[in-house]
Amino acid sequence: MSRRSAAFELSAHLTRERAVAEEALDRAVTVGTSGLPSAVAESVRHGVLGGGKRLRPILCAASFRACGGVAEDRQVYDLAISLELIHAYSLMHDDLPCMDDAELRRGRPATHRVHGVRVTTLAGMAMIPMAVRQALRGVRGLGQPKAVGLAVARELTRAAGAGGMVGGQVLDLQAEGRELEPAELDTLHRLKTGALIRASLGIGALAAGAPSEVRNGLDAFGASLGLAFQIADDVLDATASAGELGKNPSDRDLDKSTYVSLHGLEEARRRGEEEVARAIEALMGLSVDTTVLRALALYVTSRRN
Ligand code: GRG
Repeated sequence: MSRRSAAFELSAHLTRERAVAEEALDRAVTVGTSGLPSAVAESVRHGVLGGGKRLRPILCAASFRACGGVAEDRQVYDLAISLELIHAYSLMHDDLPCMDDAELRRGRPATHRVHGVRVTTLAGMAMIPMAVRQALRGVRGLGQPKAVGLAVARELTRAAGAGGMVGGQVLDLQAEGRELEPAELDTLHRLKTGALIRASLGIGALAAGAPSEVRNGLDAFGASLGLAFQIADDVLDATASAGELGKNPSDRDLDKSTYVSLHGLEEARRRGEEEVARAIEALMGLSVDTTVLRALALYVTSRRN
């Protein structure tokens, strides 16, 4: 399949899947914020429902279906958006004044600029247990036994925690003021960005009851895809405007080490393509339908925001 035809076919898929994800997120936020003070609930709504590509749930749903999982879209996304709740909280916290002090996110004021720092800090914290409960609800809705719920919750919390996204964020903070070695940058991003993307594939496969050899193949796919995603993010950060990206400040403004600052634009692009090829290679020989996963892998480096 050529890159052009993959991107073309994928755009209708992305539009359709995003709409299902938005509905599932709306339901999850309504359930998850009941009992929270209204100021905190509004902050959650702003952070979760304010746009975004919804890539992680779309990957999770694609993995579920590739592994032969059969369910209504609504049920698949009730599970898949648990990953988006974690992702959205991480963006809200990453934008706080004590982190990147961002003004703009997803083309709108960052959540704390509207709802305040203290409320947004609490809202982000509330979203972690909210995501786990949503994952358990999602697994139940798919008719899977408790053991699957446990495995999914383990995967989600591992990816979100010290051995994943938070661990990567700690490395990011520790790297302030110095240039990273290329291997250090890889390690940081395999954790900070990659772990949740990897878990998106893993959770979809677990929920579909995929055998371990398929799960291992999808895990390798997810690991390469996560890194490719971050490299593409760095390339975009260096080449697109704040308006196109819908966020500021950029990594350049923050003086962070990036794939572009360490390797230059062309070499960063080459590395991104190489990781996508590695991701697609990991799908070879798996007894799953890889059409959508391959197209999503190509999208990761061809996207414009
Ligand atoms: C307090 C130590 C500590 C950690 C909190 C803030 C945090 C957890 C983690 C930061 C993780 C983070 C912000 C990673 C960035 C990953 C990334 C490339 C985000 C952009 O993802 P997209 O492009 O965004 O998918 P959209 O808006 O499309 O959803």
